[in-house]
Amino acid sequence: MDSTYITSAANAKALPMFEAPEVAFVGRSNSGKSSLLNAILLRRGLARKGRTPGLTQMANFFEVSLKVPGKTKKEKKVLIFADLPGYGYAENPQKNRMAWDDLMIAYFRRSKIRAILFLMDIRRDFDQDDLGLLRFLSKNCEIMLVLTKIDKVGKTEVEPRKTLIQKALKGHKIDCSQIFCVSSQKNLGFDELRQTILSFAE
Ligand SMILES: Nc1nc2c(ncn2[C@@H]2O[C@H](COP(=O)(O)OP(=O)(O)O)[C@@H](O)[C@H]2O)c(=O)[nH]1
Ligand SMILES: [Mg+2]
Repeated sequence: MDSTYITSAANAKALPMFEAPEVAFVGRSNSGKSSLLNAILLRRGLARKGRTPGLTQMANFFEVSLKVPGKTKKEKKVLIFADLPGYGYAENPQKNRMAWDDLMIAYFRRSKIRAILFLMDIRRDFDQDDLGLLRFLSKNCEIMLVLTKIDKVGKTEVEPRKTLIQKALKGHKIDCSQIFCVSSQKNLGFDELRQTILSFAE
């Protein structure tokens, strides 16, 4: 598996188009998007971890290429990862929110998005912003919920939290194909997640 940074887009016009299928990483500022992307790709510093929450307002694109057993080097399978700017309006001035909305709406109109990884800190509950966004996204794409930072709760708390969050989604009639519980810091829980998303490569 090889991965490289391709480009970043600060607004809708700057969004690149790709032939390959895409997986989008969506979540609040600080939910662990960049850390998860690095952990999946086994690359520590590829997606820079935001030190200033709310200021990473760009969509960052990475190309992942996978060797196909028995094929030549050229015949690789390719997948695009999109590390999307975090939301969480407490840290963002109002004008950033409009820019964020524009960028996201334009991004999700693109046709090659195979799945959305929606990240949430396992210690949090959904608020109206999360639910609104999830409702919008789940109408357009397959959502996989990724509960992050499970090292921050006791081992016995992970499953009950997952069940509670699953029930909340059901209650709000939001479709979500799978829920993963991970820790990028402690390297927990993402073998299956990695396999699932890498299988989208074409
Ligand atoms: N304890 C713990 N902290 C994490 C984990 N993943 C990310 N973090 C921390 O959470 C903060 C935000 O992570 P980052 O990946 O930049 O989130 P992003 O803003 O969504 O891209 C950083 O300080 C990370 O070190 C995790 O699995 N466990
Ligand atoms: Mg980030």
